[in-house]
Amino acid sequence: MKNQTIRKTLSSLLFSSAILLTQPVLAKTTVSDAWARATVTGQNMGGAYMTLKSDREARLIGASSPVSEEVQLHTMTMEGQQMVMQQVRAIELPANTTVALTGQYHLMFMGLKAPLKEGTVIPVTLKVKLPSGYVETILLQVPVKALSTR
Ligand SMILES: [Cu+2]
Repeated sequence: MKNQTIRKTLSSLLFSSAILLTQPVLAKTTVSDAWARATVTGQNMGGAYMTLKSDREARLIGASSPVSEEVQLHTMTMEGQQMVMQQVRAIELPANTTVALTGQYHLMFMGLKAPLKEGTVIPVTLKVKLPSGYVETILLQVPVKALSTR
């Protein structure tokens, strides 16, 4: 009888700590169709593309990867006849809304340490900030696809 009570207490303790541990993870941003474009020797910039969806209002505030010195969040705009890329500080992720980082918005590897080779997979870390201040870190394994892929 005594033994049983202890076991019950233990299991409820474990249960509540498990909930505490997993709570931040409940803020969930899903990443799909991530890929990076292969680069040629001498090219020091490269693009990565993906689709993001957060289950609550959030903002993508940064990205990093060991393949380059920096990973910037970019937006593309037309200035006259010219396509101009600009760095943005954050990309808004409205709740339950699919946000495409597939063109106008994209990730840009700046200062590539080596060419991105088709068929390889590169790690990319995303940082997503919630209004509460909590920063979700998402580690992606991003496949590198041919230069001609659209
Ligand atoms: Cu860019």
